[in-house]
Amino acid sequence: MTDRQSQLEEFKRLAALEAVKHVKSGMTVGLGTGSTAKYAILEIGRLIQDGKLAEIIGVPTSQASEDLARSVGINVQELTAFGVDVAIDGADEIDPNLDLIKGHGGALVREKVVEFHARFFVVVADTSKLVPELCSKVTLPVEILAWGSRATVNTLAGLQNGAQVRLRTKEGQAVVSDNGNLIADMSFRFPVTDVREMDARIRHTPGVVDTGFFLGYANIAYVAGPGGVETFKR
Ligand code: A5P
Repeated sequence: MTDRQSQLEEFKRLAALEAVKHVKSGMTVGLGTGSTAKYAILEIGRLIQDGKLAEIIGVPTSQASEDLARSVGINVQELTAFGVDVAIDGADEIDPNLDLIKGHGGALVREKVVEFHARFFVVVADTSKLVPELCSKVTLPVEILAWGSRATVNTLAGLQNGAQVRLRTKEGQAVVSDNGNLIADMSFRFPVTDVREMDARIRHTPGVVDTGFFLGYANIAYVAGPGGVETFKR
């Protein structure tokens, strides 16, 4: 690992440690997915092992997070009607209103369901995720049904002149989500000036399960960089 990579890992870890301070004994906790959320899961596990947290129930947003949570001794269950007290998750872009793009780890649909039902949603990230407006740095992940996916991709590409939509692949194989669907990554040629309108248009396209826009979900973000951990509140 280069010095820059290990510094980035440290930023992710510091942001996650700050977020875990919101977790108290007896809570049901939404466990995010990705390289930053991972540190929150590890820290919750450590606090349980040390006897500093008790009666925690984790609600994982992916199979990978479920496996990690179990490996560090967190009891897990599927989301229930109770929702979760707090959810901790990473993001791919964070704008000044704490609107987010998520899903580069492919877990956007379960993340959205869990975080919608969170009484408090904490975002953890390093400063590279901060953007003045959404869709400025990364593609927008959209989960779509595999059936008819060529037609869905074609329709999505028509939502903005010059938009490009690519089905996500890994090592030459289509990426299949935990829900058995495909992930389409959208890039826009022109700035998306009204993300709510674009989100609605994408979600109204038949075959779309959901988008990686998380608009109005986050309550607080801990963002770590060379200057320490900064707190952003909605
Ligand atoms: C997973 O599907 C994503 O939403 C992640 O939370 C997001 O991609 C951030 O991941 P990193 O913390 O690995 O950058």
